[in-house]
Amino acid sequence: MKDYVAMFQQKIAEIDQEVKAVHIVNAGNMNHGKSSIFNSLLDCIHFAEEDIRTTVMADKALWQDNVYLVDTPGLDAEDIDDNEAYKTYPQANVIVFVHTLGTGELHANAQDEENLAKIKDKILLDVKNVCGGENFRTFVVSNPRYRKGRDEDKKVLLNKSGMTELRDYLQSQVDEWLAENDVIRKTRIHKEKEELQKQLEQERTNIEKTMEAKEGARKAKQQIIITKLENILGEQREREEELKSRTARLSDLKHRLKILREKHEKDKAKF
Ligand SMILES: Nc1nc2c(ncn2[C@@H]2O[C@H](COP(=O)(O)OP(=O)(O)OP(=O)(O)O)[C@@H](O)[C@H]2O)c(=O)[nH]1
Ligand SMILES: [Mg+2]
Repeated sequence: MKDYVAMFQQKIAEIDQEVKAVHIVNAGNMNHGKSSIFNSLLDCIHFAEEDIRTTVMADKALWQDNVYLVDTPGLDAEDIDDNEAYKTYPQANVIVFVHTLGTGELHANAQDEENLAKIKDKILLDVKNVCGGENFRTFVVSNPRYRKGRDEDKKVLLNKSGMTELRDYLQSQVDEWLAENDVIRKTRIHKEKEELQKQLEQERTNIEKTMEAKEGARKAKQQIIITKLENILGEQREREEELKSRTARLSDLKHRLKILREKHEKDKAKF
């Protein structure tokens, strides 16, 4: 029999491993600054960033206790990159969709408020049409500005980089995502419990069937022995009956012989 307790403990360990941490995953087309934004959040160059197709494998970095930033390949360049990126999305507590203002049908600079609003609406509409969600937060972020502000200690540049808003927003959601993970963890453990219960019930049915089959075979064997014994006893009884009737016949013959002898003695006396 399988060690169901060990199997269940192993499953719980796997679930804990998978859903303990919060995963903030980026997404967006190739070369739109996905890796750069996460590097800015990390305040180091952890993910490669370059002006060509760069990220081809998903990679993650610890941002803070129990919170990972997951960098993904750009979409719509190579199928292999799309597949790699899509594999990471299901583990996301949140997806940070990155779009660069320098390209696309409505490209703009960060000061062009009117065009920025149109780009934001267009992106949110596309997301709604493709993914079905709405009311997502949007942020206008400049990595060069943030890094210059940070490295040269220029508060104005830092404030204008938009990075603080993005960081604060993500930070403010962490507790909620951890709570969300806890619910996911409990739901998955509950499912595992149900699955285990089903397996145990199946195991019990199998054992009961095996025992029934064994009991059936034992009874059949017992019946064969009883029948054999009954046959032997029957034969014995027949033999006893036979002996009885032979003994009766013998005593009858003896009786007749005695009568004949007596008659013979009498007849002999007459002569
Ligand atoms: N002007 C400007 N350039 C940026 C910004 N962020 C990133 N870049 C530049 O854009 C280019 C691509 O940046 P990456 O971070 O590598 O982009 P990516 O989306 O990760 O690209 P892939 O991994 O190839 O999908 C690099 O040359 C960056 O320096 C930004 O906020 N403003
Ligand atoms: Mg990248």
